[in-house]
Amino acid sequence: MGRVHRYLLSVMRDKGAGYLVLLDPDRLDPRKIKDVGRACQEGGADALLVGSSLLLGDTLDRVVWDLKEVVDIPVILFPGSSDQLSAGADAVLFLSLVSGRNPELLIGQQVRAAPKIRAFGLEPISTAYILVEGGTLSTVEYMSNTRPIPRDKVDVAMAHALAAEYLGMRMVYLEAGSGARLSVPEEMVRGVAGYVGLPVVVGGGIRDPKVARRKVEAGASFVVTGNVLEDGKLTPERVKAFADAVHLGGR
Ligand code: 1GP
Repeated sequence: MGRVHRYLLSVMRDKGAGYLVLLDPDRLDPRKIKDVGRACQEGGADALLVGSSLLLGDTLDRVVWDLKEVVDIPVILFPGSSDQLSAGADAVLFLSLVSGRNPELLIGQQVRAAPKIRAFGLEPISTAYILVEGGTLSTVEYMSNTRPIPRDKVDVAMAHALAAEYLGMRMVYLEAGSGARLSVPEEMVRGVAGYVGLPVVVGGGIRDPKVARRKVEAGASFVVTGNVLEDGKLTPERVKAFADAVHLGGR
C-alpha cells in the first residue's frame, strides 16, 4: 500500500471521514492557485483532487506544481482521461468507470496511463468509479457515453461495488456528476458502504455542509465538493464549514 493510500485510511480512522476539495484547472485563475491551496489546507481539507471530465486548457501541470509548493496535504489527480497526468502530484485515483460498459473507460485509458504513471513515480490508487443518476445530464455521462445507475437501484450499485472489491480495487467513488442537481442518495451510500469493505467516496452536487454530513452518517468515508467553492468562493471559513461537518470523529 502506498503512502497516500495509508494516509487516507488514517484520516478515516482518526477523523471518522475525510473531506476532499476538487479543483478543476479550467476554472482556476492561475494567479490564485496558491491562495486556493492555502485556503483549503487552512480550512481543514484532508487532500486536494485535481482534474475534470473534460479539460479545455493546459494548466493542469502548473496547478499541481503550484499547489505542491504551498500545501502539505496530498495532491491527488482525478483524471478524466490518460492525458490528465502530472509528475508533480502525490497520487492518482486510478479510475475504472465500472458502472458503464464502455471498454475505453474500463481498461483502454488505463493501459495508456499506466506506463506514464510509473514513469512519473505517481502512486496509483485503484478506484471503482460508479456514476449515479443526478437529475441532470452530467458532463461525465455525456463524455463517457455511459448510462448512470438509476437513483433507486441501490442493489445495482451494491453489486457493482462488490464486483470492484473482488477485482481488487481499493476504493469506491459514487459520483452524481459535477454540478448535479441531486447528490447520491443516502440510501445508496448506506447500501454500498454496508455491503463492501472499501472506503466509499461520495461526490457530485453537494453544496451544503449539512448534506455532506448526511453522506458521512450514511457511511461515506470521504466527501468531495467541487463547484460549490469555485469562482472565488473558496475561503478558509467555507472550507472549514465542510471539513467540520465531515469530520465526525474517530470510530
Ligand atoms: C465531481 O464529485 C465531484 O466529480 C464534485 O462535484 O462539482 O458538484 O461538487 P461538484
